[in-house]
Amino acid sequence: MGNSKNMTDSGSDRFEQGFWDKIREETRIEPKDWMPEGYRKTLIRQIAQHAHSEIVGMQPEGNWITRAPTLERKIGLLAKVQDECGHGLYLYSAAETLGASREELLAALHEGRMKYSSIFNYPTLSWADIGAIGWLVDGAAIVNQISLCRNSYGPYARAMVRICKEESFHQRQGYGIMLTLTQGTDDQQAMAQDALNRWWWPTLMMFGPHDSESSHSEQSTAWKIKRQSNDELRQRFIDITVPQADHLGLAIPDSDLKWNEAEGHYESGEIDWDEFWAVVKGGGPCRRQRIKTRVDAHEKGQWVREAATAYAHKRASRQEAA
Ligand code: FAQ
Repeated sequence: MGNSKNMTDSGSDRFEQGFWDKIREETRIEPKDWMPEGYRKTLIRQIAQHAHSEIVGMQPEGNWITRAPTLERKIGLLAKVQDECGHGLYLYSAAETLGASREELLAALHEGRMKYSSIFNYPTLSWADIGAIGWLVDGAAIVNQISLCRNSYGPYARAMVRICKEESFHQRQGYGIMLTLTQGTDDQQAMAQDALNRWWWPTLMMFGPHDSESSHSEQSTAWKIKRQSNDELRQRFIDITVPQADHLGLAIPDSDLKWNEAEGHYESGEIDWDEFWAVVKGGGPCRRQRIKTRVDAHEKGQWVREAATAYAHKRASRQEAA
């Protein structure tokens, strides 16, 4: 933080001690509080990656708004995609409280200097994919974000509470689509199974690398940015989701999946980590298209941002004059 610059060593130690006291006592760190530079940078990285995921995540579903099978499904999907845009806004605002401007974060996304979730580099090939995204991708997002509601940075934790409430509607909407398809014709059931086959493994990858391979986990856990590990959350998601697949009459595409009575958990097969790292590093099937669509939308929206800024200035000067 800027306020640490002119401090003597002992002053700096005192601030650092105060920071760790708050972490220990579970008192939230707020924007005006002193914080270590690494804590601030880690939060900006994680929050921005999350914000970018929300706005890039609008694309795979946005593709299906005009093709949704009924008016009711169109309305539901439109509302979901709008919510994702809203989640991006809450998160960019949370990152702004750490001194990162929205413009610089978006430029980093557009220039490939910042990541977004690997999951959004996969294509949506059928209507069932929209069900699978709501059920699995939002389901995974909720498991991760419920944990983040207890993270140590106030603005991020509060944004997570609101986002989780909205994500639970999304998850139910997705599950509802899957339920309708699995109760339908043979073709509809096959479409639902095909979507599960394609989205299961990429969804498990959303939780990040194994704990042993996770470069940021140890420090982020000490700072209480992370409250549960990548593997713990992935396991939780599997345990919640397998019975939901059973209820739908769908088969999880993992021949190693089995219930371990003694552990009280499902055992599962190994993720294809080569695929994960290839997608994280920019090799996903839709990456180029996602970034191009995002940059085009940003450029086309320039006049809207300029008009909104001009209007805000005009209103502010009218208020000053009054
Ligand atoms: N994709 O050391 P770790 C949604 C990177 S929800 C891409 O374990 P960390 C809602 C990681 O950044 C999806 N990159 O990292 C929605 C790091 O790279 P770096 C978004 C990944 O941060 C639903 C490196 O690997 N949710 O969008 C991925 O401690 C439906 C080493 O990994 C969030 O972002 C990945 N899957 O733990 C929207 C949640 N995994 O920076 C539309 C907040 C890892 O060193 C439709 N984020 N990497 O170059 C987090 O909880 C954490 O950042 C993790 C990763 C758990 C994702």
